[in-house]
Amino acid sequence: MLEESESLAIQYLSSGLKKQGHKVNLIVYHKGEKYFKKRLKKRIENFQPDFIGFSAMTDDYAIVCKIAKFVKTITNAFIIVGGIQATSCPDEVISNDFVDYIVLGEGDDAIIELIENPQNTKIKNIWMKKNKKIIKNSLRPLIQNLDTLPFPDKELFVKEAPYLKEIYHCITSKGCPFHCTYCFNNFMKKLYSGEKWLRKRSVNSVITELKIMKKKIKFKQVLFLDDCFTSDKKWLIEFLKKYKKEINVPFKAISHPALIDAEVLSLLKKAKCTKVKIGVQTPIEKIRKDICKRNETNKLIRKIVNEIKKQKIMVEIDHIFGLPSEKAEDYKQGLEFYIGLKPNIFSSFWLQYYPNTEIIEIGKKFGDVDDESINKIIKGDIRYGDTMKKRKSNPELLAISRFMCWIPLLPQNFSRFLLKKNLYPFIFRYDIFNSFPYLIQHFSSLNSLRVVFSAIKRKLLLKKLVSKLNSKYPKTNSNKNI
Ligand code: B12
Ligand code: SF4
Repeated sequence: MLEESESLAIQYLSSGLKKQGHKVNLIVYHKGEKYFKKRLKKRIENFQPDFIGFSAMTDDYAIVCKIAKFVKTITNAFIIVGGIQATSCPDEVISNDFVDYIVLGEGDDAIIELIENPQNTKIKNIWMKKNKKIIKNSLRPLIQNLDTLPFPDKELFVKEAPYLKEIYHCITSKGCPFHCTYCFNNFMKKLYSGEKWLRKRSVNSVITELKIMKKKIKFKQVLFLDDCFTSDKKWLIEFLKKYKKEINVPFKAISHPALIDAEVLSLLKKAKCTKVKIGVQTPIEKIRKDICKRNETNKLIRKIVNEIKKQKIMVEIDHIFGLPSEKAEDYKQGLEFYIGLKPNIFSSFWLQYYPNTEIIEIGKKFGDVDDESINKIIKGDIRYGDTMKKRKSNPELLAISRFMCWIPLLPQNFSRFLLKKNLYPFIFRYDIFNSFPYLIQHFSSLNSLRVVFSAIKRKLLLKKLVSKLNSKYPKTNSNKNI
């Protein structure tokens, strides 16, 4: 596992395997850890695994390959790669010499079948190498009853990365009702066409999980990582009542402007929701509709953001820079819209063309991306595949991106003044304006102080752990950093 975040995928897979009596061990690569290879080698020697699994997003893929390649030189264990990168680019991932198996889609049952019978070449969801040939098995149906899954193995992570204890990551559903062109749901819905993609756990299952884990790991907050936590209003009303009664700790969630209303917001507030994140992606309605395939209007977004604020819940807005057809001029009107919204936090990212998503074809039509750069992205060569270089070199767009981060902090009238007098391109042309506001945005309400302190605490714990690991595994001549 990479970096300091946790992976629900690995937690679910671990629980399923342990339930069948298998032993599971986890190693997390901590940011700043100097001699990870040495620690990894020692762990492999002690644990003697038969299989070593990696979960990879596209952005992780390059480092997953680097580590997997090294692992193959020190053990005969089989290497399995799963996750969105294996699912969306299976031919690329299986083509690596050091990869023995890949798992497409849900790995919960497939991994158990594989581990219990590695000779079986007909396991659905699994591609494998046999006598230098690649066997490509078909997909099994999606798990429709999510309550059949065991609760995620949180302890696996807490043991290895105790700084993760504070915030409990949880999913109450799989899938999303929408299919925005830049999102993995767009690809997955096509892969599983004809099957029900959005699936919800029962209220009781989620409450039972949280009750058990609250006792065990004493978390302070919950983060619901569902693509859209508010997708089922009836479910939500029942859930929030029980959550307030039986769990009663602050939580944050992700929603969608079309699937949240005043009634839901008031219940969210009562149940201790401290932050709602919604995707706006662009202030320009036409681009939102034609390029992203998102039909929500600015009027609806304004109404929802005001409702969220009325409840004194923090609102975070997701924005994507560099969408095809976007021009710096469009932002004049767009910035006025964003200034009017004045969310607590802007999360803005430059568009990444993730493999097999519809936006690739749109980007190609606008000349923003070509097959060569897509190939680089698929191979994890993100640095060179960065399709945003041209746009990032536009100083006006860069200034807008910096100005946007300041909107939550500046008085509305002052932001409007900067916009009206066209001063923002001059003021925000310097890099210094980049990350600073993101930090302060988190201080913009009392609720968020708790979040900031727990983030600092996590960072300090991580630092302590990393320095402990660095001194436990000191540098030898054979060490190379990963
Ligand atoms: C939680 C989450 C995060 C968390 C935790 C990430 C993590 N390490 O798990 C955080 C907030 C850190 C995060 C960050 C980012 N994320 Co994110 N994230 C998600 C989210 C919402 C849920 C993932 C999840 O836990 N699902 C629940 C588990 C149980 O399901 P699962 O992951 O699908 O796993 C199953 C199978 O895939 C398979 N499987 C998975 N791994 C493995 C491994 C093995 C060995 C096997 C056998 C099987 C297997 O079996 C699992 C069980 O069925 C997904 C969207 C989604 N709904 O999936 C996006 C998603 C994965 N994220 C995405 C992105 C883009 C990012 C960021 C780049 C965002 C950004 N701009 O910064 C960063 C990148 C971080 C990085 N490492 O570089 C994209 C990835 C697209 C892509 N092609 O790579 C997704 C798909 C969202 C999207 N809209 O497209 N993310
Ligand atoms: S609403 Fe969010 S999660 Fe759902 S498809 Fe669109 S971007 Fe993806």
